[in-house]
Amino acid sequence: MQKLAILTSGLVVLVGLWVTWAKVATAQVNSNDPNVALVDNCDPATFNLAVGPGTCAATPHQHDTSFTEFVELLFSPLAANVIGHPAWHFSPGYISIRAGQTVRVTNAGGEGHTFTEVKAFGGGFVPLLNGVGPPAPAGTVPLVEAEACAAPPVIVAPGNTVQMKGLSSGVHKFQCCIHPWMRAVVDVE
Ligand SMILES: [Cu+2]
Repeated sequence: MQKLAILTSGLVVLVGLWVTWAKVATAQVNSNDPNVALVDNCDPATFNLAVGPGTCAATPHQHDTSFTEFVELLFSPLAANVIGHPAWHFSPGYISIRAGQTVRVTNAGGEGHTFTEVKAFGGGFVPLLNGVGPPAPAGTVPLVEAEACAAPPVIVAPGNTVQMKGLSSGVHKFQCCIHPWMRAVVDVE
């Protein structure tokens, strides 16, 4: 009987711990901090061969856009500027937050990205991705680098998170200074 009592009390302790852990985990998932993900779909094999080792890290999601496909989708006959592969984007592209809230920005992709506040959207610091020179088709109007992208901006490595705190009321524009079509607006009430 004594053994059974010990076993039972042990079980009660274990269940108690499990409930506590579950509550902590839920609290993290339900955090009120708004999130923005920096997303891409770079295929490590072809990107690292074309651009250089370490350009694209492997992720658990098996990203599979080849470098050739990425370049083919930089331009469209419907636009005079670079438009970029749509798998490279900020998600969501618009959030509305209350003053005082912190925005958590996580790089869920395989490449480095920036989440840089700009006065006006513009190009980044990589001429080719601004539409300068080949493979830009004739007639392409290159993007002019956004002022903040010359700073130089903070690059968020794959898997890393940065926090944007103390944003004032109003409209804030953010872009990637590598892939300038990656853009988001944070509207602070
Ligand atoms: Cu980027």
